[in-house]
Amino acid sequence: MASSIFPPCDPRLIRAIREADSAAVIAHRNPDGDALYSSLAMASVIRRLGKKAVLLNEGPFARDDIRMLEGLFSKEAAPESLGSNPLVIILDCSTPDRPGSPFAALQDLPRIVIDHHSAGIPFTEEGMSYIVPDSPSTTLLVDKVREELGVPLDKEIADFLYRGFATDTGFFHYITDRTAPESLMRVAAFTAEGVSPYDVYDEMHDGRALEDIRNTALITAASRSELGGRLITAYQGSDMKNARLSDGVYASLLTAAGVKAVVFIKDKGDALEIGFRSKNRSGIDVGAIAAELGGGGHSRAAGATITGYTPTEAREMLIERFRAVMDGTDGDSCV
Ligand SMILES: [Mn+2]
Repeated sequence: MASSIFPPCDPRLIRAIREADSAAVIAHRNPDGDALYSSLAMASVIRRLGKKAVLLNEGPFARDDIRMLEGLFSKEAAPESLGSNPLVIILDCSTPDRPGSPFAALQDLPRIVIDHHSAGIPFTEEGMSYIVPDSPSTTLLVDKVREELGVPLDKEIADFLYRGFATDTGFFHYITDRTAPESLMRVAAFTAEGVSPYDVYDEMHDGRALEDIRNTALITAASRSELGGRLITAYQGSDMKNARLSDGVYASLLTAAGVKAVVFIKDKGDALEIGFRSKNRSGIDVGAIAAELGGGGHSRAAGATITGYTPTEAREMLIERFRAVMDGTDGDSCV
């Protein structure tokens, strides 16, 4: 068998967890399912080791599938409140600004970083990170850390790990051929603990506000086809209720014939939030495009926040960037 996509953790990282008496667990602000469920799973692992765990997240808990988790997380904690010998565990964050305000108060404590983003800025001491861009979710990396710590899988931990994997892969959609076998072996173990894929899917999708479904349709109806249909741009004005509509917008627009990438511009009033998605085998690394704009993400899903552009200027600027990338790579040669 080829080498594992989940390499061994650095022994220094495992030792740091073992030697700590307490941990503050923090994932990125504006969290998604992988951020929060990797936090919950990590906290459970820490508690199984007999240590204290504090769950922190800046929020906001805007997405429908995570809103009910808000009560489990604190916005911040003072270093003194964590207990003796604390360790900060940062999850699903590729740059030091991503964990936001809870991290700002704890910057002086020792920390480890566990993440699966493709580009970032290192912000731990050597040996204190476990970064595997190949992993489809951060929860699968938490699973690997759990295994190395000798904490057995149980239903609660398996449920958290499964949910993070399911949301970050669009429920088994965004998994590369190379990473599928090992990833799904781990996921199989979660279901063996009693996690029900059918129930989890329904729980995480049902109960949406009808207004949000209608607004998703309005956004897709106003989308624009660019570069001969290879790029589609979508726009959400600042007047539209600030719900999390992007998953539905991408899911719909990425099925258009001939499309290679979708750009979603959200007007936040004082800034524009830009989301990027590209098709599998499109050869377009939207993570690199987002990084040029000060953002980040993965090769097929990324985002950036920009200021100083009107929505129209931003759209034109982005079309030109995609024109350069598409006309430079054209074809499926550099997947
Ligand atoms: Mn993630």
